[in-house]
Amino acid sequence: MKFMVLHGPNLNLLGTREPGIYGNQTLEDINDSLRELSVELGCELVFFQSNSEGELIDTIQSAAQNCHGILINPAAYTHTSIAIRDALSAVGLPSVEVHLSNIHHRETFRHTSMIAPVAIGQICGFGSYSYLLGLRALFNFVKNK
Ligand code: CA2
Repeated sequence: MKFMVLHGPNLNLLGTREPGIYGNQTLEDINDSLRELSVELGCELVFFQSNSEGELIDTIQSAAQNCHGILINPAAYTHTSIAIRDALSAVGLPSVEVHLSNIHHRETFRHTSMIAPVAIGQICGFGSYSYLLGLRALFNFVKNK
């Protein structure tokens, strides 16, 4: 089983700014802990981060060729991107939306997700552990499909 892990805009800055909201871990630390979990689960991961909506969409489309699911933190595009939602819907792969922060505890504009209606589910508020919970949930969903 192979999963695409997608990180949206500004997540490349993790660990360098705003540790109070997003923690001290870098994106590479998060990817490393996902790699570790993938060994335990026995699945393969492909990682991609972009600050560009178009690149994220191209990568979602390419996942249809060789992946069984998508783990995605769309970052700020969560709240705005009908295009990313349409891409996820079009490829038809199961996806799990994850967030470091609890978006429902924050500004009202973060309470709405364009992505959640086309994802299996959303996990937020557990810091980097949201990604690990998300991968477990995605793996379990695909395994039992
Ligand atoms: O909590 C999350 O994971 C978010 O997806 C993070 C996004 C935010 O727009 C979403 O509402 C919730 C922001 C990512 C920005 O990451 C930064 C990391 C370090 C420093 C500054 C920004």
